[in-house]
Amino acid sequence: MGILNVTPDSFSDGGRFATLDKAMQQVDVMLAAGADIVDIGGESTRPGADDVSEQEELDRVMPVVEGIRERFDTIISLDTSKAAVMREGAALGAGMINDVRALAEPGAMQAALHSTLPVCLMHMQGQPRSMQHEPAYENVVVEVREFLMQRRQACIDAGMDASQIVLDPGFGFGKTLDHNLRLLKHLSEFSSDSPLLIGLSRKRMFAQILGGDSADRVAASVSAALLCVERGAMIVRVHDVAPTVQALAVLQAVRDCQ
Ligand code: 7PM
Repeated sequence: MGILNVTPDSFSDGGRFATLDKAMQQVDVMLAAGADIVDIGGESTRPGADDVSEQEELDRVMPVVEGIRERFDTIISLDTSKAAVMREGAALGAGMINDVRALAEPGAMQAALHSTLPVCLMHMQGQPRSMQHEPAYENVVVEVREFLMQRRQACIDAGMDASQIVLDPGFGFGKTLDHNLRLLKHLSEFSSDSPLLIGLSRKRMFAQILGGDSADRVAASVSAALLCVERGAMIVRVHDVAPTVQALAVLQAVRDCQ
């Protein structure tokens, strides 16, 4: 899953995809590198990020959904928590919903249901603005797993087919380095009922591990993606598609050999 941030303040792209043609160029690069899904995010969910209005998010995201649908053959994922963005995006041909708030916002559950699209339910403690202010858990693995199972059941109770549901522990969303490392260490204990999606790419935990605010976190991100897939992840959400595809090709070759 290749990341396409269409936000002016996205932490890794510096908002350089503000224009449509730059976004299309980036999609072309990611698909040529082997991405199977393009994840479009119109609301930066970085720590401390401000909320984005519904109209602003629609204005950022819908032209890109249409642009991709017209030019490419790929699965378009909507990285959004807003019901209106889910509805509009599904109508324009999006193939998946990726909600960091696990359909908690008003109308989101109904919009996801109505779309009949696959939905990724992610765990976040708090909200982006404050989630990194001293996040705390009794047992982060148990609590995140419990949350994901509850949200999965809520979706099924609302009428969603279990086969539509993808789960994600939400690295970096209300977690310290220790919390992130525990989730990674125990990833194989997460739900085998639903596929796992993991988003670790270029996140702060790597700067914490590597020391300093190293801007280049590519090798660390690729290594973590490989670790996650080795431990059962089915989808990895990444900025650096080419090196990640290479690492996963090595893993697949090992898995395929008799
Ligand atoms: C902190 C830094 C928080 C970077 C969030 C980010 C995920 C996502 C994002 C994830 C799923 C960023 C991310 N992260 N969706 N959207 N899982 N499903 O790359 O981990 O900006 S935003």
